[in-house]
Formats: sequence, C-alpha cells, structure tokens
Amino acid sequence: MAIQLYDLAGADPDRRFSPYCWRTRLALAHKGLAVETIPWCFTDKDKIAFSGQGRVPVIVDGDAWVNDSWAIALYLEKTYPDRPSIFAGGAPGAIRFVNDWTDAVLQPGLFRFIVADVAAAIDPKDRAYFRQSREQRLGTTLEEAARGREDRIGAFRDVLQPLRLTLRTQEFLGGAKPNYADYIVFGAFQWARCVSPFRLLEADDPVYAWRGRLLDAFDGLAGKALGFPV
Ligand SMILES: N[C@@H](CCC(=O)N[C@@H](CS)C(=O)NCC(=O)O)C(=O)O
Repeated sequence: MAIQLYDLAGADPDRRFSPYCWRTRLALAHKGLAVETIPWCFTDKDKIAFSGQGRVPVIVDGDAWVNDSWAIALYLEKTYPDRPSIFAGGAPGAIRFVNDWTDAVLQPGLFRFIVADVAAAIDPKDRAYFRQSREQRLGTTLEEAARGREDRIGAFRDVLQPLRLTLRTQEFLGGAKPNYADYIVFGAFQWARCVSPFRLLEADDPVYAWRGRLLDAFDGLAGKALGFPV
C-alpha cells in the first residue's frame, strides 16, 4: 500500500508548495517508495489532528504515522534500510546542519521575496489565518515584508555563496549523486518556483544549474509540478 502524504496545497489543489513536503516527496522518490499525496490547506487542522500537531508533512505508512520532515527522513531510513539511503554521500549529523541552516537562514530570507505570491496562491479559506500568523512571525505586514525585492536580491544571492562554492566542484551536495541535503535545500527553491515568477537566480549561477538537475531528477518529479518557469 502506498504511503500517504498530507501535502500543502493552494487554491488550485495541484499547486503543492511546502518546502518541507518537497523534502519528503524527494526522499520517498529517492527510496523508490510509492506515495499517495493528500492535498491539505493551512486551516485543515482537523485532517491531521491524529498526529497531535498542526503542520505538514505528515505521512501515514500502514499503522504508523510520522510528522516533521526530519523525523520522516529518519523514519524512512530506519524502516526501509534495503532501499537506497537518502544519507549516502553524507553523515546524518552534517545533513542535520543543512536542515537547520535551511530552516533558520535560507527559508526565512527567501520568504520575503515570495510572501505576496504565497498569499495570492493559497486557498481563500486560509487567507485570514495566513496573514495573521505570518505577520506575527515577520513582525510586520505582508505588504511591508514584500516591498523592494528587486533591490534586495543581490544580498540574498550573496547568502548563497557557500552553496555556490560547493556546487562549483561537485554536481550535488551529496557528491556525484543527490542525497537528502540536496532535497532540503532544493525544497526551498521549489517552494518559490511553485508560487512565484520572481527570478531568484541568474542563469550563469552554479546554483541555477544544480536546481535544474534536481528539477529533472526522478523523471522530472519536481520540474513537472505546477509552478512557474525558472
Ligand atoms: N519542522 C517542520 C515544519 C513544518 C511546517 O512548518 N510546515 C508548514 C507548511 S510549509 C505548515 O504546515 N504550516 C502550518 C501552519 O502554519 O499552520 C518540518 O520540518 O516538517
């Protein structure tokens, strides 16, 4: 039986834009595990109440359920040891650092470039909740947070320099092949691509080429998903 994944969706149920859910989608694809995704909106808390919390991803695998993308990654490694390892080419502890850098630096930085586009893409029933919760998190209005993105993009690209330096000499963060570190960081760019036409990367950036390789991975799983051209 396929693993079920509660997956954040927009007003169009085919628009799947959670960076954390993309980590899980790619980890499942890496392991060759079948998945059935269930579209979920921010205010559908009752649908995942069985998990004891209100965020996605949540997976249901037979009698087991797991929430939190990092916990899901560890669960998949432990439960399916005969499948290709998502940590191959890296140590889980170091990949955990990539997870925390992405959560603490990359995604909050990126959010201010796409916040208006996320607000436009979400289901109308989520709008009031999204505004209230994100304005509290940002400490300002959505409109103020979104302002002047063309002027700020250079500083954001500077933050990507460690990623760029690594990708100058290897195809993936995992080395010759992608591993879970790639899926974590790529999830942030895929989040943006799924909701926003804003150009985050220049075409001659090694990060741009790396993102393209991951858009093509697993028969174009991420590249075929509803979003904007990059
Ligand atoms: N640490 C969690 C974060 C999950 C998370 O924040 N998910 C967002 C979707 S991108 C969510 O469900 N938010 C619900 C809300 O804001 O109420 C993970 O890695 O899975």
